Amino acid sequence: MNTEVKQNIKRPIVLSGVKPTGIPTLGNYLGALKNFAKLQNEMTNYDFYIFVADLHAITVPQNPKELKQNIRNVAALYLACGLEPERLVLFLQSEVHEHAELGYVMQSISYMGELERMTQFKDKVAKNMTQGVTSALFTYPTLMAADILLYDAKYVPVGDDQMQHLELTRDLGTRFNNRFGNTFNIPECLVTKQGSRIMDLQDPTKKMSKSENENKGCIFLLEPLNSIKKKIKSAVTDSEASVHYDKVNKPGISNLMTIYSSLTNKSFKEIEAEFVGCNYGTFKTKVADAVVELLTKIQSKYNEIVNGDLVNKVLDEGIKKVLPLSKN
Ligand code: AQP
Repeated sequence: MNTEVKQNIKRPIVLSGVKPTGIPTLGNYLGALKNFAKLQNEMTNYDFYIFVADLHAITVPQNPKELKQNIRNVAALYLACGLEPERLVLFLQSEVHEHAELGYVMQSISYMGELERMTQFKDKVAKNMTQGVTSALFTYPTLMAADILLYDAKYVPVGDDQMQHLELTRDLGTRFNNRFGNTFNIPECLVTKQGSRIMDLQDPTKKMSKSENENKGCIFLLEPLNSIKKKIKSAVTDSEASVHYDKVNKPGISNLMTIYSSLTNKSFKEIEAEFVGCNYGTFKTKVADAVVELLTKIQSKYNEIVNGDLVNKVLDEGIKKVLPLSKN
């Protein structure tokens, strides 16, 4: 971005994205979407640039029709989760071709060894073994670096699974600046204190992920409320029947406590006190009630907006604002 354009950006930017690889999960909400809305309320001197990361989505196989619907769902869910349309610059990543162009430049200054170390790549390779691993999946973090550096973003709110990618973004930005002169702002990561990694309800050693289509361990934001209650009630726990936080020995209960804590703002100590002497069934019912209360609100807001004009209007306004910035 040249100096003239940098001067035209009056306010610092908070930027983030969500991949439309499925219906966003409770993990995406607690680790990212909830935080975006909270930060938007607190950081009134910042502009919020949020994009639907469709180029990242196609690093694994997608059904075009479903992808289209998922893009719209993600855009509508940003709004349903509390982001204010007036202070939001919402856009579709693929509509700004400079993301891919700068991504190529970032590939040209990154090393195979750096990309091979990325945990998310290793996890996805393990999952996609039968379908084949694309080269775009391997270079995904260089595109993510471009997404962020392109706008000179100051802060990037993410869940903790994305922190390694953000570190790489900082390294690549610094490397580029050292080689070619000061060009990019080096961004900082904003990770939510509570809920930065929600685990799968059936396998609490594994992250809850939206691309796990049929998974009983994932809660999807648009899922019927009865099905959510069932999933929480059948979440894997342990035989101790005591609600206390111990991530190593009691990962299932600790995960449910993290969800409950994020939704109620109660500390783990307070939750332990609240459920002294209670069985897991009672605790799970309370967790399910808190999740259902939240998702009732989100789903009702989503239903109000998904088929109306608001999503298109916000996306049209968003692209008008980002295109002049990315051209320089
Ligand atoms: N389980 C999680 N707990 C907390 N935060 C999470 N995030 C993802 N999963 C959890 C955060 O959500 C934001 C958007 O993520 P993304 O869509 O860009 O990619 P992801 O991290 O790969 O998310 P998924 O749901 O696991 O997608 P798939 O299944 O397609 O790989 C990020 O800020 C992320 O940290």
